[in-house]
Amino acid sequence: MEERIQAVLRERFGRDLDNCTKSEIFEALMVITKQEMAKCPRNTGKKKLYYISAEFLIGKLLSNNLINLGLYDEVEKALEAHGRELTEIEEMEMEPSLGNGGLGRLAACFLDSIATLGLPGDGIGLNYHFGLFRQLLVNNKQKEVKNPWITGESWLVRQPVSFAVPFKNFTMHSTLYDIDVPGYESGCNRLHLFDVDSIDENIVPSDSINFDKYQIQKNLTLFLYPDDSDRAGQLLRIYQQYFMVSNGAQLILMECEQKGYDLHRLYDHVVIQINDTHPSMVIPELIRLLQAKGFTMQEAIDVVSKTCAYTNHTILAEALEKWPLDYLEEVVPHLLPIIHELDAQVKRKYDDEKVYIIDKDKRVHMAHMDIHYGFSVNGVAALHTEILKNSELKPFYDIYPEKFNNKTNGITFRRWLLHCNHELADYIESLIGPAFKKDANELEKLLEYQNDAKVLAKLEEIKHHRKEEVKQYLYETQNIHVDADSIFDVQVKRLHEYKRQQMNALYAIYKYLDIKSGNKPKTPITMIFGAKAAPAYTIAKDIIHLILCLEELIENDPEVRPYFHIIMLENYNVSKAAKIIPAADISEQISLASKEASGTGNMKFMLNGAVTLGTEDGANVEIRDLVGDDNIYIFGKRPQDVIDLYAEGAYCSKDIYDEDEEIAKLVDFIVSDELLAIGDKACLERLYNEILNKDWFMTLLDVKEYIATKEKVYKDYDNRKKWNKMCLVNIAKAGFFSSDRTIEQYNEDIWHLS
Ligand code: 26V
Repeated sequence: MEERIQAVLRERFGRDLDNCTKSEIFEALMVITKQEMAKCPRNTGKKKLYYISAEFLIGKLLSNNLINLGLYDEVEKALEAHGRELTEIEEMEMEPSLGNGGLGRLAACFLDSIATLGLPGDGIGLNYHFGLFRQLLVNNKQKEVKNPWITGESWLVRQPVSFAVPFKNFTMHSTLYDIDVPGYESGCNRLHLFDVDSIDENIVPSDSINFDKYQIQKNLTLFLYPDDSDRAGQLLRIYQQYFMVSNGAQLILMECEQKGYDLHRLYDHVVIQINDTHPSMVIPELIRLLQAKGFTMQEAIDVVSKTCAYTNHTILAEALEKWPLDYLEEVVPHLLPIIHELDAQVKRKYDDEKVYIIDKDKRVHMAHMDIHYGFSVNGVAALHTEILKNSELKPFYDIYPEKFNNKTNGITFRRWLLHCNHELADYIESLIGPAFKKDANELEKLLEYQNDAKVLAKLEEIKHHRKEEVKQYLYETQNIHVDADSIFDVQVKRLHEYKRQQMNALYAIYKYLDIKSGNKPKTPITMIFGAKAAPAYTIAKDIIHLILCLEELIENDPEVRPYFHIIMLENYNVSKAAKIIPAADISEQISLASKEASGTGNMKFMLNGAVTLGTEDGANVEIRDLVGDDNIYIFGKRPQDVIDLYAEGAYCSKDIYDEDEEIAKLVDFIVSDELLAIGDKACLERLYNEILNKDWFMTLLDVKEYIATKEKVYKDYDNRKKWNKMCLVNIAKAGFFSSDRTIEQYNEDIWHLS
């Protein structure tokens, strides 16, 4: 390997490992990795999966690809011989932000597992030049700028494939870029990202994410989720979605025709997994394309209905897409006769408005189309699927009970253990052997060591090493000094009111006031946040502002600072997750019960030996069932209580505020003189009023129990033996959450790939 790296360096840069730059080494390693991937056999079979998704949050790829190709150790050694470190070289890679959070990261974990299991399955998405956005923290506020991640030497490989995509007034021609997805000691699949040559990156200034939303030819693939708070923004999203699915559908049919398959039996050779509703237009588009090949409308509908399967990722009504019919008319008028026919068939059969595709306000419910014209509907955690069946999608479950199934999410252990925590992975291997790398359930063998003081001490030591690394990293990147001997209490995820970062901030206020009144914690506490807020989501940005103001307040208070610290990671992304999660002691999973479909961060923390502090929500429920009540902290109202409260319209945060002085004190602090001296009055007052008068996600309902439980968690932390044992049990029980298991279940129950 050493000679091979030297040869590429000499040829490309006229240098060698002793005198080249880090970015030159990075480029050389990319060249070698790409050569290896090109040699990697493609997974093949009689039937192929196409996973269509608006998001693929793949993160940096170099190390993961090296691990999966079995080259990581060799490369590391070759570099070490010249005093170079692979971890430093990894930092050179730009991170694509082709996703928002769990939904996109899940798609990336799935691609890894699909390839690893040797199944033929490709991803289909868009090649957003600037991704979501890069977050800067300026004056205690989030500022969004573009994230140009496509550099000279990139993983994207341009393909000689292009399709014409018709819109109402013009046609656009795509370009296809592929990224190879190597499985772990297995064959390769591909991620197909469609793009357009006419994109003009220069229409976006360097210090913002604003651009002319009407210039579709120039802007189509600039950003994931461009601001859709106005009509032009919503139209642009429809342009993007249609462009994605039309290209995807054309690619699928092309591949089938090349293989000589009979399209009347498309479902024998193809399964399309629709990841949330962004790709839902693939259904009418495939029908249209099959009609163009001579199918009758009904033949096409029947074939497509047996080919498409839908995954639901949220029960939040505002997140379920409903496009106005006239917007679709403006962008894709040729789909309307098909959508009308799909809706007419539903209306002929069912006399219930709740299952119509086109509602009385002439809006097209994308999820409804998926459920009627797909053969499978799955939720992403046991509780979530039950809520779909029993309340959110009940009218559909009554019609199609056989379509509904659960597939509890998972994460790839290659990235979330082997790569992000080598030391822990190596130590586990020294205890139970290497089999857990292929079969995650083997981790249970660790339970043998749950009372072994030496093993528990070693786990504590490894955690401390990760904290030291975070300390160094935060100092270098954000000039922040953290105490590696403090408790790392971490909440990292999209910013949304239902995830209740604001409740954690109220805890921070509680702790601040408690310390001010003389109660000093035995072990110092570091509360770590990381979150991006959607650019048009005002309250979410106000919550970030509150956290940053609290950070500043405490930073400058010598009475409190030695015991308590709040920090916010800037631009939280996959590589920051890979650093912070292995260093965490406490995993904050505090969404309002029933609202978090699954969560996948919770699984990553558990695998790295953090203990969950969470509500009875999403996959937290399954974590609790696995580790038992002694190894997790569950608090708050239960899902059914919350569902009932919504149904009765019975929740009133102002009543709680009026009746409980202690809660009132915390809420009032948001607009206290101390915070107003630091922050923006309008933002803090808006947030204060929101919590007092709306509090749609019931923060005040759970805040007291949350505070009490967290106090107990901190106290238990000081019993080091007990705590370390909890960490061990969490790691040992994490095997169920391997995405290899999830994918085996998708294949067994839905895809039937052979
Ligand atoms: C989207 C939007 C867009 C409009 C404003 C409000 C809103 C709220 C939520 C969403 C996200 C919808 C889909 C999503 O990302 N779901 C996440 O999927 C993960 C993978 O299944 C799962 O672990 C998370 O619990 C779920 O929130």
